[in-house]
Amino acid sequence: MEMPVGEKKMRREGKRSWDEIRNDFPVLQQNIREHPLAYLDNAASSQMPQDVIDRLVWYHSAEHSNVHRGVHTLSQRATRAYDQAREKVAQFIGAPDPKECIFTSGTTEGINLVAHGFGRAFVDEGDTILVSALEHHSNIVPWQMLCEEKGATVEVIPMNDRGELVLDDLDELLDGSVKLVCVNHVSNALGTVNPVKEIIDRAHQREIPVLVDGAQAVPHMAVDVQELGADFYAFSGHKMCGPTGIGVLWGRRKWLEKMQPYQGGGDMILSVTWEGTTYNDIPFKFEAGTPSIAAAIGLGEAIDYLDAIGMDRIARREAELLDMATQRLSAMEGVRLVGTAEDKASVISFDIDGIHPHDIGTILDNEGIAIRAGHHCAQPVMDRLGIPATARASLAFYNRELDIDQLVAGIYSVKEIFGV
Ligand code: 7TS
Repeated sequence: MEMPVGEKKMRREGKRSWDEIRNDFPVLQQNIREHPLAYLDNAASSQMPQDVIDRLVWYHSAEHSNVHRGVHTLSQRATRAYDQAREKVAQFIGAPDPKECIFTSGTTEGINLVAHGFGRAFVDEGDTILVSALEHHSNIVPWQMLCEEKGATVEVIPMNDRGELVLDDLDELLDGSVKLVCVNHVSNALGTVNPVKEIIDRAHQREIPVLVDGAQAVPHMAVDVQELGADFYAFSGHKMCGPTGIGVLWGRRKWLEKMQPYQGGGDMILSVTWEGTTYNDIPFKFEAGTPSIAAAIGLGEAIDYLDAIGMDRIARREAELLDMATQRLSAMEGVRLVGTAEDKASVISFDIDGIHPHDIGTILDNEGIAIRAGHHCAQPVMDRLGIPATARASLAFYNRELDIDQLVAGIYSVKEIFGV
């Protein structure tokens, strides 16, 4: 039984306008508090196009069954769709082999998997994990936990006041004790695009592997893990037009094969006896238990959707929107942009003199504008900049100029209410 694809095909044909593309997203077609929704919280979670929603409904209506274990037709359908999703992921990020792509619940689980599997095998007392100053907590806390357990240390690649990593002392930081470098490709708090290729090249000169947190990069630019040369690359489905509960950890086979599984259970074994267990090959060794089958298939559909638009076209569109928002906000009296790196993607963090970011977020919500206010799970970034929080507007390709107009008008309302 094949899914009917009539409307989907129409949605994928020819070069469509951004207005047409925006119409693919049902959630964006609503009013919030009697205003058109201006959804500017894409760094937290993006929205799903109709194709992904339809694919999930089809899976649940016609294919749902467990994978890799049934001889019956439904299980074969579910397994085929699940395996195809992994192939789409591999092609999308330029992975040499789909088997190196492990389905996880998200970026957080991917990083924890490496902290357990790689950390247990390769990190000892006195070693160092080198982490950038721009990280999300999910690329800090697992390393602190590992280092506490092992008697190792977390060291930090510093950043400047604009929110750019400072690599002047990187060669000294990359000393013999460093077992892994952890850096995000794009910062969720400030939008800085980090020079990950340079960091990887310099770490590799000393044969030190690098984990890249790609949660904020994969949705916004073409990523090729082989071109970057990373050793691990983690990202989340729900930030790239896919469902929640699914993410990917790509890792080089040479590391994955040496790593211990993160969890034990069904599907990750070749044989189990009372004497012991032989683990399955990668990726299954790291996918114990029934996976998020529907979500993985939905992610595969999201990848097809993004591919049909083209990641380079998406990156250009978002750069235009970011330029526009940056110019408009920086021209407003009392509004200060936080994070002014030369190379930025999709995120604009700001504060307003004398107004707490949570108040900004609440007043903007009254006008139908969704932003995030807080430390963005990056408290060390806020500490470094000497502020408790920011207001953050984060863009996706389906945002429009009108969303930015609405944001600017909303900020004027905030200023008026507070009399600043
Ligand atoms: N790494 C980065 C750079 C992120 O932006 C996030 C989520 C994560 C890791 C964790 O991803 P998860 O899917 O496992 O939760 N960032 C945000 C954010 O900026 N606002 O809400 C979640």
